[in-house]
Amino acid sequence: MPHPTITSPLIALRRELTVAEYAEGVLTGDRVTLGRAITLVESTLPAHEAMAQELLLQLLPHTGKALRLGITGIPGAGKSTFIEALGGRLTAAGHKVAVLAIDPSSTISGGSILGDKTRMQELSANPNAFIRPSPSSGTLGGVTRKTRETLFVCEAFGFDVVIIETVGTGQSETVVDDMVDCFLLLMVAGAGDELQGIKRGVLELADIVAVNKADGDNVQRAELACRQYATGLHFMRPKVQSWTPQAVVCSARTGRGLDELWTLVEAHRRALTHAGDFTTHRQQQLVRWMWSMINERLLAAMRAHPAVKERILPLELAVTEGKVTASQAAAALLEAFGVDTM
Ligand SMILES: Nc1nc2c(ncn2[C@@H]2O[C@H](COP(=O)(O)OP(=O)(O)OP(=O)(O)O)[C@@H](O)[C@H]2O)c(=O)[nH]1
Ligand SMILES: [Mg+2]
Repeated sequence: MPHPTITSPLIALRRELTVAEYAEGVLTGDRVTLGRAITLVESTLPAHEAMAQELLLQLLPHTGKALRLGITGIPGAGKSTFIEALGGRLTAAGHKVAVLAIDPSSTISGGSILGDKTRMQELSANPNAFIRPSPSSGTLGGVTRKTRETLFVCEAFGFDVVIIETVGTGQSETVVDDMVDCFLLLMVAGAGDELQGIKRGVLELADIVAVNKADGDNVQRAELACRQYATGLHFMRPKVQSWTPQAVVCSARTGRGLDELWTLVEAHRRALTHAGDFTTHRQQQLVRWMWSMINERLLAAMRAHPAVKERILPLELAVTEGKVTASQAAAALLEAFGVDTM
């Protein structure tokens, strides 16, 4: 029900919106409502979560149209500078770009180091761009769930490119890969792979490797590193049959290679679409997402169950002391939860 006695815009702004009002605001491109809808989606209050699910259901028919690009790289690789430069080019070419961040450290520190608008000053002031820092609380699973739902809100709003940024520390790359169409690994030359904290597993996720900072006296090193990555990628098992991962050089500072890189992102989409892999990939992501939520919630429900709760500590102790086997303890806890393990 609309509020009957609104007199000032300030009160109007603060009043709780209905789900229909959220949906209408998002679908008609109202940025204030977009921000509020994302805040609703990020909320952990049960009443908000229920509203958010209703909102997402209404938005669902309007989602799916954006190109979803994941970007990772070690701190200092140039992610923010790169997104600022690429985002500027994309908006100039008529795209609407949303940038979302997943910061695994925010789940511990409560702070948000990514999505900082300082290195993305122009983009954050750009009317065709939108930058949203990482949700600053919750488990990594919770944070990534919120980011995925925020992605849908952004698509319904009309962003046709959604970039999801995460810092390359080995914790969140897989979850980002699992919500994007194309995964870009931003590297810098001159550091060994170990120094870059990039594990082989992360390289395996990459659809495109871009060696950044190919400018000034760093050009040759960047090109050499690029050739090495190209060779490395060549020997890896591809993620999909329809695409062979590529390595390129670029400079977020000078803009070198950025247009070529975007051409490659589009070529990736075309190749996957042509082979029928694009839609299959998204469908598989949704099913995996469903199961990961079941895992998360089932486990939380189990841990909170009174009969389980009182047995957790004693059974953990018994396992560490070797009085029962891990299997027996697991069976006992599952049975306390009502799961027949026989
Ligand atoms: N020469 C050169 N410097 C760059 C380039 N891109 C970024 N830098 C510089 O590298 C430093 C780190 O850049 P950021 O964009 O903050 O890197 P980041 O990956 O976002 O770092 P975190 O947010 O800490 O994870 C800054 O001093 C940038 O000016 C580039 O293409 N060439
Ligand atoms: Mg940054």
